[in-house]
Amino acid sequence: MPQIGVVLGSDSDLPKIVSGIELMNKFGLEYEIRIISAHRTPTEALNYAQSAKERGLQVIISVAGMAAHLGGVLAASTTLPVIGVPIASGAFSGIDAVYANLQMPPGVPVAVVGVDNMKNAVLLAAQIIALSDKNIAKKVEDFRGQQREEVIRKDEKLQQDGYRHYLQNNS
Ligand code: RP5
Repeated sequence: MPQIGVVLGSDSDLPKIVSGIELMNKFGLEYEIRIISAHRTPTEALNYAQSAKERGLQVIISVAGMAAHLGGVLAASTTLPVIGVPIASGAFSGIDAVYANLQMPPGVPVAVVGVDNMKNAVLLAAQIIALSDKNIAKKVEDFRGQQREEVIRKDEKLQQDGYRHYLQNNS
């Protein structure tokens, strides 16, 4: 049974979330990926949100660009946490999707991550699931530890090499 429901507004959004899918695989998160449009398939969007909780989903990640109402439409019909990933597509390069996700009316929240930032959506979903799942909590802690070590290693190298050599060796 999936823990995370990833809902794409279009198959054209799929290439933008591949690294996030790989992160879910790395963490051992159970997920499903669906293409459901708030505008083109509104009935399916409503049905998905209304049945999500009883199907056992814990978090929904909504991925959409342009007039990205998907997160809001899903959030309106479920009390599961909904995380919106605004996608850069169309004339406004994602700022339209940011506003569409961000400016929900008080009472129906959508948590919004950065443009195309599926990685942060997955990490936030993992942190929510980690509240009641020790195995995922350990994965989140390990991830943070590895990230920290990587930055410290880079800083040590920069101190040793100086910026010119660092740039030559790492570009
Ligand atoms: C949104 O419109 C989708 O999420 C996508 O980002 C954008 C363009 O969709 P397509 O015309 O490529 O299907 O609803």
